[in-house]
Amino acid sequence: MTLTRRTFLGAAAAASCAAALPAIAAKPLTIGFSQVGAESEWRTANTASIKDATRRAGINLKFADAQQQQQNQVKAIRSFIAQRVDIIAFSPVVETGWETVLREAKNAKIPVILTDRAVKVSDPSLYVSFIGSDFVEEGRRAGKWLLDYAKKNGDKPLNIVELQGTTGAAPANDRKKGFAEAIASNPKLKIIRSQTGDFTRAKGKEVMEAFLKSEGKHINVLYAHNDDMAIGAIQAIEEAGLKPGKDIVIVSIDGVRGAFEAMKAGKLNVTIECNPLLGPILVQTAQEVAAGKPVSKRITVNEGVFPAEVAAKELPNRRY
Ligand code: GYE
Repeated sequence: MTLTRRTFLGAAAAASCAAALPAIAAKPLTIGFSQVGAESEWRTANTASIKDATRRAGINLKFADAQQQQQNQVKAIRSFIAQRVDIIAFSPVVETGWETVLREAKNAKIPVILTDRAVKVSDPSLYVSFIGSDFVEEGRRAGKWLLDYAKKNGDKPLNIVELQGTTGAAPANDRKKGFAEAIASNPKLKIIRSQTGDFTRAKGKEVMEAFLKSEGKHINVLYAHNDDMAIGAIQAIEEAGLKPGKDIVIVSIDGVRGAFEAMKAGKLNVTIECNPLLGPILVQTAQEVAAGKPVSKRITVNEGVFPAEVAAKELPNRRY
């Protein structure tokens, strides 16, 4: 029979021995993380934050990129369950269709933390916490900025085109809702076209080209659900011989470096901040969950509004 250190030394001696021997410390936490993709500057910063924070904490991270496909995320989550990771975290590309796979994780007793985007499930016990922004509020902030702009600029009728995020994604649904709610108080503000640009520059440019073709000079305002689509649209507007930020006022969301540069160049009017640096809070929450501590079901982050007037001054402070 082989004796373990504990039985050989007795409990007290074993405890002091364990303290002196970091080599037999608890094994590192393993997190399986399924990311949406690499569709935007925001996402790149979010991925870097998660990789960096987990590395610093000595966490073993299994990272999977879903390339904006829900079925890839479902596959990744099943593979994390099969590998018996300690915690599953993911940023769900769309809101619905998660019940089955989340139940599988729950049955396997693996806690799930949602980051960035929410899910719609009938049983909230299918995840332990949701860490991310309030997207409805971001949409409202965009709408409020436009209400103010309209007031300061003669209260003329304004035709708005909207570039939506990925169809079915929480930030697309919520940013649409919040914006519509905020501008409803001014009947002169009208959304004349609204279509998805899938949160990418290429799609934002393509859809803006189509808007310009059908609506031409009727367009006064572009509301883009993220900066990347706004940046793509800026190109389309310039190629159509118009001045972005002047002939067409542009309101977008995220607050990435590219948006600050566009504002500095006078081509974008305002960006509503959405903080992608969720790595440290994810690590802290995962550690608490692993230690059996209670965590908040909903963790939000503080965010601001940055109009073009402050872009040059703010740019050096931006971390993404
Ligand atoms: O705004 C957009 C990204 O889910 C908040 O996804 C995120 C959004 C972000 O592609 O740029």
